[in-house]
Amino acid sequence: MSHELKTGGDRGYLRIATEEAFATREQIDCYLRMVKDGTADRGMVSLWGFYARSPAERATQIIERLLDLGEQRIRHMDETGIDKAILALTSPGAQPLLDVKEARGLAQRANDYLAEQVAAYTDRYVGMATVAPQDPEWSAREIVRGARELGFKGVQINSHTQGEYLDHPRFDPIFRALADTGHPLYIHPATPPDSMIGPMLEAGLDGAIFGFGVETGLHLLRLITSGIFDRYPDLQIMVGHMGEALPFWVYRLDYMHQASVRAQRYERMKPLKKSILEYLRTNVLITTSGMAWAPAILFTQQVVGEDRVMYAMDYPYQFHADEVRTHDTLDIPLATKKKLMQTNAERWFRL
Ligand code: 1DF
Ligand code: MN
Repeated sequence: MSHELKTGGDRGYLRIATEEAFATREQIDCYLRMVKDGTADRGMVSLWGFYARSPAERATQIIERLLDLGEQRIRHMDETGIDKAILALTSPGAQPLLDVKEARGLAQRANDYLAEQVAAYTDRYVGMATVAPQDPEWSAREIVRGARELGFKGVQINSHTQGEYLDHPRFDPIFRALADTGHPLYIHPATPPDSMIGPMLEAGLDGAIFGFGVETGLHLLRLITSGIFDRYPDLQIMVGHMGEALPFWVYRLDYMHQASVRAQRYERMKPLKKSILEYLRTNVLITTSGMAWAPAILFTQQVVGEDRVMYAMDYPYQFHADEVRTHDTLDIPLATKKKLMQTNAERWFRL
């Protein structure tokens, strides 16, 4: 595999990468301060204690690339044939900040900065809003500002907020704002909360290697089983990393969910209008971030449908030209590949 990677659609499709991260200096400084003053949770100490302080090449290079929304990033997109990047403030955004006012400020300044950079490179960048779910009403207003004033096309939330999940009724204003704007919600991973991270951290499995996926898959499953899509039938939730493994689990999830509901085993587990598989096929969108692997991509297309799987690179965390080539050379019809690489993103982000 060694074909040249060019932008401009020479293979019959553009490449739109849908889970691309940036950071602000304020954000990194804030994480470092939390690591030092002991207010960071164990996941932040592990993840950002590493990226913000380690002299390892992976750490220093990723910080430098996260902070750049200018010429270097565009050059890297050109070199790997990425026509457009859908950008979001890197995880965990403003969500771990204990001071809600500071969290709102950090999120708002990141959104303003992103909007400026998108305006500077309109044909290459698309923005997603970041919020501070600690303040759901403010977040709802920021989602609307993102849609109406900043030109954003979606909203990214980095999984749990200080151990709380979006199925909690207090986050309902966020879902109302998503319904009002028609924006998709991208649930991006974060390190697991202190209540969950212990045995993972002990084994070095808390981060993107495993903990991210387990915790984010749990988050989506909590939302589905809480009936979120019965309350918001038009809501579209995106998740990366091949659906955080839920497509692989879904037969068993449906079997055991239905068994629990019928037996009335859990007070909160109420009957739903559809099966979990049906929600995956109507309300969930999946990206290939971090999973440039043909068997997983083809399997997921088969489970959720070829209209619901979208390409993502996960720059700068996983930046490899050969992973783009893996997508280019999938043994699927060109029409299906074009959906994967371009038109599904255009459709679901309304580009
Ligand atoms: C990592 C991976 C970090 C992903 C990320 O955000 C991230 C990592 C802090 O490798 O530490 O977005 N990822 O999505 O795979
Ligand atoms: Mn990511």
